[in-house]
Amino acid sequence: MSSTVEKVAEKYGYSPDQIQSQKFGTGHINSTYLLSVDGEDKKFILQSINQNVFKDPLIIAQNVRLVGEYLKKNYPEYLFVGSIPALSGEEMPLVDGVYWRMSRFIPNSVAYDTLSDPKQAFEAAEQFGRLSKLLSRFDPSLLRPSIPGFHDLNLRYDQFKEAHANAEEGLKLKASHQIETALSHSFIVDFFNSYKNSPDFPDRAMHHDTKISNMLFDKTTNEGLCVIDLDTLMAGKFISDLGDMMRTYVCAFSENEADMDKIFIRVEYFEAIINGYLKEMGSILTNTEKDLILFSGKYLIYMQALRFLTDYLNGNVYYPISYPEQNLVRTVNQFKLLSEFFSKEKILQSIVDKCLHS
Ligand code: ADP
Ligand code: GN1
Ligand code: MG
Repeated sequence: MSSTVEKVAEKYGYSPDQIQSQKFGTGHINSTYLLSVDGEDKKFILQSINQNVFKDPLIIAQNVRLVGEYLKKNYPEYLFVGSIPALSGEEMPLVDGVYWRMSRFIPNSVAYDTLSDPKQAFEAAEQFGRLSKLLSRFDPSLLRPSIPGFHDLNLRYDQFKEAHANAEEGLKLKASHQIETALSHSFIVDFFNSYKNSPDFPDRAMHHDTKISNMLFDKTTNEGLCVIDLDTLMAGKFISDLGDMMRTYVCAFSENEADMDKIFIRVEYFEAIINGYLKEMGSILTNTEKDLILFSGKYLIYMQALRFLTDYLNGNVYYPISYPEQNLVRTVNQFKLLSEFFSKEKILQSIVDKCLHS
């Protein structure tokens, strides 16, 4: 009997004896395979879509197709990693009850989980900024939300409050300090609300998941090649992309680090993000958006802390964990990062001002 990957490959015209497949990458959400085809100098990435997270995967296929067509027409030289349709023409064939997609494997590419040089932060911020810039005239309302309310801080705060109200007493006790911190920082939600409907803070087509493993670098030159993981490409605010870069590039250790003494901000990485991003988006952002550059870090770090805490209180139903308290550790980690961000606020704002005026 064929394996599911073999059945999927057949949908693209490859028989089981022609292909080799192996699990690939470190993403949290989808299952990714590298597919090699005998006698062809080509490799493919095959992914099954996590339907617990993406309730209607065909929305992703439609969004990626619309954006791909727009970029091909207007910027034909841009390297956009869209889906390859199956022989039937489907962008996401359904096999054994699961949606799959194929894309071409970008040759000589590598993705990292952490950054070891500010140049990588510059390159990644430039690449994510370039995607937003090229899409700045694309109507974001054409994109359907693949996860409704994904980066809506009000919704995330409400979800936290609901999880808190319904959580087991034991969990609430263990997380009591983090719950206090979450509540005492709700001024971040209020600040966001005071801007969210401003015409100078428009919805744009945003990537929404700008962590470093979603960027491909050239293995030889280490230059940024292209962005990947377009599952959450949808309408949102620019602070989502810039803020998630701050959240995940400025610290040498990830959200999974349990030694909180290691969680501090590398100012030179922060500066590299701002310079790389403004190189592309400096001419696009409104003055209001420029005023919110520093806020983007607070917004995203706080939202991620709320999401981890909510999942902990809900009994770990969303993020994969490798030990029971992991979502609580991630919450402590993100709140430590947030407090570092606040304590370095003056210097970070002075860097933003310097970059904006250079
Ligand atoms: P997830 O949503 O689970 O994070 P991704 O789409 O980010 O899945 O893919 C997981 C990993 O697979 C990436 O971090 C990268 O290492 C690799 N990858 C994905 N697409 C490509 C591609 N087109 N070319 C080369 N590597 C890729
Ligand atoms: C998930 O797919 P991945 O691993 O790049 C999550 C992001 C979180 C991130 C935290 C669809 O990203 O929003 O910031 O984990 N993606 C989704 O590591 O929820
Ligand atoms: Mg990813």
